[in-house]
Amino acid sequence: MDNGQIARVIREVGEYIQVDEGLSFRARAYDRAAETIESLVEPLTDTYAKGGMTALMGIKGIGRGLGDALEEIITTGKSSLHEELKRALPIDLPALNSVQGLGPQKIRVLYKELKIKNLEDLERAATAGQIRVLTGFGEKSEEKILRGVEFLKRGAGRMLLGDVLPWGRNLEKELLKLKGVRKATLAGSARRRRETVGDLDMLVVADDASPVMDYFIAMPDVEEILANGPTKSAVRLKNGLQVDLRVVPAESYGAALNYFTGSRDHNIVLRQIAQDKGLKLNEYGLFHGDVAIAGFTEEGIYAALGLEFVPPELRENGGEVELARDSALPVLIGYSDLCGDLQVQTSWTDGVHSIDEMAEAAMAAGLDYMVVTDHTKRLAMMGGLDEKKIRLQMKEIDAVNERLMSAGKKFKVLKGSECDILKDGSLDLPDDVLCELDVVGVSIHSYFDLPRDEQTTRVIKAITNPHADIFFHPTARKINARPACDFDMEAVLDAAAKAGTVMEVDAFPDRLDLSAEYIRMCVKRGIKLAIDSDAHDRAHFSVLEYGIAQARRGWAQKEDIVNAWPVEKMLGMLKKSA
Ligand code: DGT
Ligand code: CA
Ligand code: CA
Ligand code: ZN
Repeated sequence: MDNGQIARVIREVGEYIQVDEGLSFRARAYDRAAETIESLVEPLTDTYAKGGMTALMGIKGIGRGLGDALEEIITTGKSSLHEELKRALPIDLPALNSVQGLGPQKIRVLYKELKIKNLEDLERAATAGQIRVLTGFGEKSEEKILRGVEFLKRGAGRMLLGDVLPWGRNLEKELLKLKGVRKATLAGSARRRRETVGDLDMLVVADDASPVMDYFIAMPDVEEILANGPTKSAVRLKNGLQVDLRVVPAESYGAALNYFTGSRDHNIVLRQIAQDKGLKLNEYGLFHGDVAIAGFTEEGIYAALGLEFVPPELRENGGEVELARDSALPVLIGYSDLCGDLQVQTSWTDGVHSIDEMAEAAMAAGLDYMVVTDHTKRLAMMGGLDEKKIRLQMKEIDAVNERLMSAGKKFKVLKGSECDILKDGSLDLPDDVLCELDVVGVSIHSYFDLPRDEQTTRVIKAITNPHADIFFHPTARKINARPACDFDMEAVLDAAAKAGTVMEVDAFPDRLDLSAEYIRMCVKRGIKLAIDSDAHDRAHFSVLEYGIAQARRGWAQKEDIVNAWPVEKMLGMLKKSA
């Protein structure tokens, strides 16, 4: 088990305790321990292997009780306390917890007063008006709960790309190690880098399919075998993800890859083009009568159809085939094109690592600069910075830059802020501080559901503030957890274009905000974009890849992305408009 998995169990134990006994000392201790574990660099299993219980208890906030629980999880993969609590409280805590606005405290009340155990109970009680009368709830929160349930039902079953792509890539690697396996490639929506995927589709070319199938159905993560045939198998993993695997002959690999990458609508247009040429396209190849004229490679298929190769991220039938026919596809922003990161949190607020540590990690990720953008004072719970603290931080950044320079490093740390947008659209720091910053990001962390007109006015006021450079995670959505803020995007983009405000593509897998559709609107209007990690930990620079994928799905080119530019050019663009 990795630290993330261990932390999840510990956090859930804390939540069950909270439902059981309220926000007790014990409940808090588990919650804090989960947070600590998530931020550890060394795998806990290593810590334990090296130093046993003593090493576990040497970690901040881990006492005897938690140490015992951790030891049990590490050695057996389970926690008996967890199992016991689940038995004693027969509620679907993860599901209830994922409803926006519900946490363990409220779930406790709902369970005690109305015996609500799962989403169905919750929906029924909310529809019947039973929740509004409970203490701590009202008509508004009842409505919000209903909307939350509705939202979850819509996203049901789709997992975040960021949660499944690393697993899929690992499977590619493992399959390639098997004897006789020549190719293993992830197709489907994962290859198109959709924000969420319904299932994974793996394609394999092998001399002999049976060892591949044997390996596939016996993987340790498999919960259930859904199909097991000579060339096609499907499994469901313990985390609920379904994975399909097909073994195809080498001469069909390109055709199968094209077919199973989709999208369905893109494929339909390709097949039509083939027909118009008197050819036939399917997952086995491109045929003239019975003769295959392409099929080994995808490139070969597109070429034989008279088309430019279409990057998978564009294959959504959004006009890409027409442009491919004219050899006029955009040259998309590349996966190694970023030179900087314009949104990074540090341990000055809710980040885990220091400015120095984040700079080291950004350098290791191949970047030349990063902007430190800690939260501002309204986010008191996260230790948001006030005027005084942010001035201290600016001094610290000067010192970090001096250290970097004397060590002969070219890397630059810039001064910035993730400045909170207040309810009325004004900013959470005074003008004289904002003036001194290199990069001012503004973002919404409260009043997500203002009426549309009011939200639009609020946003436009904030992003046209002369100090605002970038609108961070503009819609503030969390995929599968919180809907996008409702405002008039057309009007906001018009305002951004006029003010020269940059729009962000927050790369965090559960944000991916802006969406591809909105990115494309920006590109069409000539509005510049920034692809940022929103890193809260030095490991998070790896998420930039998802932001780049999202920007590619929005048809963005290098010129559209300000942090694909050298630092002077990037700053020049921001300051010109300020
Ligand atoms: P997902 O899994 O819902 O995130 O989306 P996809 O695109 O991965 O869809 P999936 O897994 O059902 O099928 C993988 C690809 O296979 C899909 O993108 C296109 C192709 N495909 C599957 N069924 C059909 C079909 O009935 N017609 C056509 N033209 N293509 C299909
Ligand atoms: Ca799929
Ligand atoms: Ca599938
Ligand atoms: Zn934020």
